[in-house]
Amino acid sequence: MSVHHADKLFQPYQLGDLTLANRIVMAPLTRNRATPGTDAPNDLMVEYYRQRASAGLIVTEASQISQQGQGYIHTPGIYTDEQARGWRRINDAVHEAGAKIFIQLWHVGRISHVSLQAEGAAAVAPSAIRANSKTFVASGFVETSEPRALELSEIPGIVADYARAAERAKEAGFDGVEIHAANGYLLDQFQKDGSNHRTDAYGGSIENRSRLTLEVVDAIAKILPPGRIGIRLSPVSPANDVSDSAPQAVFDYLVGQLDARKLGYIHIVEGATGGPRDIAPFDFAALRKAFHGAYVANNSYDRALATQAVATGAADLIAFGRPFISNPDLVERLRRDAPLNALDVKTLYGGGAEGYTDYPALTA
Ligand code: 8OZ
Repeated sequence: MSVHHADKLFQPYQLGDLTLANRIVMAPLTRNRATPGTDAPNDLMVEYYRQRASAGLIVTEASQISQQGQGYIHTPGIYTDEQARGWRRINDAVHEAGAKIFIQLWHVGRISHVSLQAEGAAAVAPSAIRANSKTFVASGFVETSEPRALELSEIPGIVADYARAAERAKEAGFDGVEIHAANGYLLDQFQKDGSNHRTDAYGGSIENRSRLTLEVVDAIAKILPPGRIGIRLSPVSPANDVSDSAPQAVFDYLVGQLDARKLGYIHIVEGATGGPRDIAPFDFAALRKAFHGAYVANNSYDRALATQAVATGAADLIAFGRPFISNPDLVERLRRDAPLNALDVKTLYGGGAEGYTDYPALTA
């Protein structure tokens, strides 16, 4: 791929009213370094995000909107004032370094463990079906706990938790929010028929299974302009034990509804999260075509594939995950077509600076 051909990836992109310095997005990445006890962002996290602020857009690691929405140890929250103050420091550092930043709003649903829930309560889900999946808690990796089905009367409270989190995100200085509706967490559990066996207005038809996600979008759109809202979807990913019998129909409908609401972007995990891109047949180009905002593509992109996707118009922005963990200066390395640092998987989830803020930049 010629240098000239790769140019577009490094050119500014107009995301609604936000000018991004380039078309490279730092994908949301769970790292479990929030402060124990408060789950607030801290100095180490400020340094980590500052190091990666040559991305055009940073999407933060998934951040729980409530204690009930937490599924792993030491993930940051966005539901207390102390957490919001921590995020404010990250936003100031990232903005000073020239990037824009959206926070990913997260409710894990059934991908949780009683040890993370208030008074050891059961995690909540569309239906009382345990996921065949693991999470990590104080004692290490464990099977997810048995969830209970949400009562119809509890759903407005969940939507309100998302809205309150968006309010705090706005006050903390984020440029926008990304709704995490992917990877088998609460909203994806509702969207897909393998995990949603409800018989009320939130189960059954595709319209009903999309209802919670769209209510969350509509509630947040009362707080932020729609152009400052993105959403992450993973139509065919089996991550966290979700499945659907007709994903194309589900996501064609959902993306049509998101388009009507004029969201800033859809962020699509193409294939199995962190795995094969071709796990199941799916027409991602149909989603791109149905949506008039930005299309952010993700999943195992490298320089060549990213260059091609942006050059052909298949995507507007490319989100890189794992390469951003081990390469704080990923943008510069891609620009120069320089070699990338290898990823140390032992330090992915939890710990301190090792494997977090100590990956070297090219100039170091
Ligand atoms: C890896 C480990 C824990 C959580 C996701 C938020 O897959 C995650 C996650 C990834 O979206």
